[in-house]
Amino acid sequence: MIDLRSDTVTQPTPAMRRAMAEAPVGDDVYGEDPTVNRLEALAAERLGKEAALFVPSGTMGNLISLLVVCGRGDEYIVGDNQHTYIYEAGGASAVGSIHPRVVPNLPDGTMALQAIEAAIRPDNVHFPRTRLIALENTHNRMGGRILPPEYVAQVRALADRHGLWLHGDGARLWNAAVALGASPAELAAPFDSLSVCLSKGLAAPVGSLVVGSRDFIAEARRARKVLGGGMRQAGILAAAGIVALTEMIPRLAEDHANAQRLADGLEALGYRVHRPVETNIVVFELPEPRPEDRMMSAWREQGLLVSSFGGGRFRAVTHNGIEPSHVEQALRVLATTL
Ligand code: TLP
Repeated sequence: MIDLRSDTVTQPTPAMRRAMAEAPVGDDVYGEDPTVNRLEALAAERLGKEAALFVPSGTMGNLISLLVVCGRGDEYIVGDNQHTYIYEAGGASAVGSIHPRVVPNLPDGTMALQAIEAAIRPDNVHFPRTRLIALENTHNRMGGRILPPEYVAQVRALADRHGLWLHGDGARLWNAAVALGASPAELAAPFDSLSVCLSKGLAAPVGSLVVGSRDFIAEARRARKVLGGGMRQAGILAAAGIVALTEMIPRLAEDHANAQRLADGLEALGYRVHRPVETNIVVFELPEPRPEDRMMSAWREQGLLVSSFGGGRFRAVTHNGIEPSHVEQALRVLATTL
């Protein structure tokens, strides 16, 4: 099987498995797991923040950030195609009684600055209180698009003008950094809080980190406990995360090159591709819409897995373990159904 459904399907590398087997561990709820502590210090340093917290998933990292900043009935501004709004089971409302204020995402993954500003509530007893703006970088549903750093700086300035918190869903911030030739810390700088994932392109089996100020992380640690995310000998997992952060970032460039190959090949076959392809995600459509289930099972029968975004759109994600020859083979399969 060539599995392009997601970069979450990556297997831990041999170096990760060795590090996991050998990791010194302790009870992390007591703050005594040396490997978790090392991972958190490393992530804080790499992202230029005071502190970091190891959490089981990106979903929990985003939810914790919202819970720390927003109270019951408060509002957060989020793009209509962002992961937090679409794929996190409504956790902000379900768990935090936090009201989403949804603003359209443009094809490049941004939200128009005027639309964000217009969504901020005036101080009036009728309205929820706006507390936070959430961005996503890279933007998954918009095809792995990178938020332009100048844009993020403008949103930062807007947040400052209105006294709002800026949270980043940086599940794939590493991909943005590699593609831009920027440091992760530069891209993290405008955000008050940021959630980053180890278990996507970096191939760790489990885990994400939330980063921010020391005070924010102290509160985030409480929120993680509320959600049942306080883990004990989690150093077993953090050990893989350390390998992810120290060894796996530069190779993301290979995933990006493979995504370009795939996008070029799809277009040559007559598929429509959401361009530009900037990182490791290719969103594509058939020249004329056909039932997605039928297409996906035809491809599956020939050994190719991709995911569906609905509305006739498919997603293919390149990752560790996908080589140029797999891309060629995927294109041969995709050619059979046109
Ligand atoms: N995304 C998954 C699915 O949930 C769609 C994927 O296959 O891409 N933020 C972004 C931008 C994400 O893409 C994801 C995972 C998350 C957060 C959540 O991470 P996890 O799965 O660790 O909760």
